Amino acid sequence: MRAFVLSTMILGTMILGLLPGLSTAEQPSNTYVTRIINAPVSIVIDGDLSDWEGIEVPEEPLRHRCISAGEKGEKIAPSSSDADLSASFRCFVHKDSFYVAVSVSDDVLVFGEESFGSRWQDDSVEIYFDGDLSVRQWEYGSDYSEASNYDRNDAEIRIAKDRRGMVHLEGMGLFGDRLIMLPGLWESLGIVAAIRENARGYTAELKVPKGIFVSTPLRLGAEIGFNVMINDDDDGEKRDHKISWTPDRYDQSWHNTAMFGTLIIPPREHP
Ligand SMILES: [Ca+2]
Ligand SMILES: [Ca+2]
Ligand SMILES: [Ca+2]
Ligand SMILES: [Ca+2]
Repeated sequence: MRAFVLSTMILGTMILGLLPGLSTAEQPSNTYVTRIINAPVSIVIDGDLSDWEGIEVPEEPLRHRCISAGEKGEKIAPSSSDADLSASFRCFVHKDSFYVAVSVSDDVLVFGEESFGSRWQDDSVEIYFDGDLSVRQWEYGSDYSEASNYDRNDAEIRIAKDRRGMVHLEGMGLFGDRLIMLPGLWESLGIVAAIRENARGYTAELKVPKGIFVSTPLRLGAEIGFNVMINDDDDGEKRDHKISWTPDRYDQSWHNTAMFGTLIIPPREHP
């Protein structure tokens, strides 16, 4: 029995070494310094970012292209230009909520082709949280879905539209021992989001009750795991391009927090 366990561990370690994008050296060093705003804010989650004027947080570009994704390493073609696909995000904490704004340049908008669970094949925004910044050891399993290191305060929130133009949330979370996606779950937890199209692409807004994924409260000095990714479909059917804030070149954030960056709230108040 002990020999079996040991050989399984060795095999797991060997496979871990072979999996792309997981070595310590490749872990992202991305950090975003945000802030807690105590003054009243009047952000309406409608996709219009004009209400973010005067919110003094940095605008952070998504610099990394994904080159492959999924179990079989499906190739993802690079976007041809910034007009084809580029994006930036901003975020801040206010009282009980965490706000994220994303601006996307995308030359052709394709929303509403896919059904729940598959909207990563359409134009869509993904926001990732690791509530306590602990990267759980990768657990090797024969089932790919088990090869996840999400724990209970980790989540993927995907913002997408249905064919009627309604915004829906989907994305992975850990329930029991399974990484699954449930329709309406994020909405039922009080998460709200909106998308607004414009001449260059679209903008998205997300509001998350800040206690949901954050076992370390979002207060001064807090650090949590975070990532932002954008899917781009320009000609229908399959996704064409994907970009990421962190160098998650193999598109693994949906099940692996090792590729998340870090969101920092400095220990001192903003001057
Ligand atoms: Ca707004
Ligand atoms: Ca595009
Ligand atoms: Ca597109
Ligand atoms: Ca396509």
